[in-house]
Amino acid sequence: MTPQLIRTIDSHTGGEPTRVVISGGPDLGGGSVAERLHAFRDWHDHFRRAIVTEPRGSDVLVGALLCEPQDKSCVTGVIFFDNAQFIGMCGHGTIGLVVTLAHLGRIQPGDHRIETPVGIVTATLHDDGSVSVRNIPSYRKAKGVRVVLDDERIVTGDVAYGGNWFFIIDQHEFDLEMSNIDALTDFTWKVRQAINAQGHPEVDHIILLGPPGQPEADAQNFVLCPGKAYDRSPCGTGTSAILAILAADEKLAPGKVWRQESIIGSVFEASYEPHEKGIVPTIKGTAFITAESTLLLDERDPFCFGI
Ligand code: PYC
Repeated sequence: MTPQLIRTIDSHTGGEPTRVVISGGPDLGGGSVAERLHAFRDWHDHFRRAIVTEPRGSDVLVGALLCEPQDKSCVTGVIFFDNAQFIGMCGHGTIGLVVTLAHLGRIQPGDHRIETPVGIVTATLHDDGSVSVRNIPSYRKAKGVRVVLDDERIVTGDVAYGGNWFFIIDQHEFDLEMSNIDALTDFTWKVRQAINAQGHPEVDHIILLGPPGQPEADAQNFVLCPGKAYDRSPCGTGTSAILAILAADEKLAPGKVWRQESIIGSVFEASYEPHEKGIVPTIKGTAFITAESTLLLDERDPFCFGI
C-alpha cells in the first residue's frame, strides 16, 4: 500500500507555527475559497486532523491549505485550520504563508492579494523580509458585555471581529506572564464556555489585554485559540479586533502605529484606515521557515488521521 505524500513547509511568526500544505491536499472542487472551505469541512476533515493534530502536529500548530483562487488577481487562495476547527482568517498564518511563497520563489517583494474564506487580504512582502497584511474590515459588535462564569465571577469585555470572533477583556486580575499560562488558559477557557452560552456563540477566541512588558510596545495580550492552545504571536486577527475597539472608543487615531506584544514577547505593528463597517487594519510582522517536509499518510496506521 503506497502512502499519500503531502508536501509541507513550516514556519513560525513571532513564535506561532504555520504549516503550509504545498501539494497533496484534497480536491475541493471549484468555486470561491469560501465554497471550497465547505467541501473541506464536509468531506475532508480527516485531512485537517492529519496535518495539525498529533502524532504529526501539535495543539499549537495552524495549518494552511493552498488552493486555486476564484479571483484571478490573487496569487493564491488559502484555508486556515487548527486542532479544533477551520478559522476564517489568520494574521500570523498569512505572514507565514507569504514568507513560504517567497522561500519557494513564487513571489517577490511587493503587494500580493490572497483569497481567504472571509475575503481578500493584501499582503506586502517588504525588501527586508517583513510582511504587512491589510486585513478584511474589522469591527466591534458589542461593548461592555457582562458574562457570569460558572464560579459566579463576573467578567466584562467587548465582542469584536477581525477575521475571527474575539471576546476582549482589559479588566481582570491576572499578570500576563509565561509563569501564569495554566491559570490564564483555565480562566479564558471558562470565559469561552460562558460567553458562548450567554448570547455569543460566535466567539471562538478570548483575549486578555494588559500593560506591555517592553517599553516600545503599547499593550501585551494572552490569546486563547479555539482548541485551547494559546497564541504565541500577538494574533493578527486578534490585533485587528483590538484596533477596532480602540478606533470605536476614539483611543487610537487612523494611521497611528499600535505595537501589540504577545505573551512570549513577540510584537506586531498595526494601524488602521477607517471603513464604513469599522476599520481596515494592517498588521506587520516577520516569519522564519523552520522545515520543509513530506508527510506520509498511511491508511493502515490507526492514528493516520490524528489521535
Ligand atoms: O494571527 O490571526 C492570527 C491567529 C489566529 C489564530 C492563531 N493566530
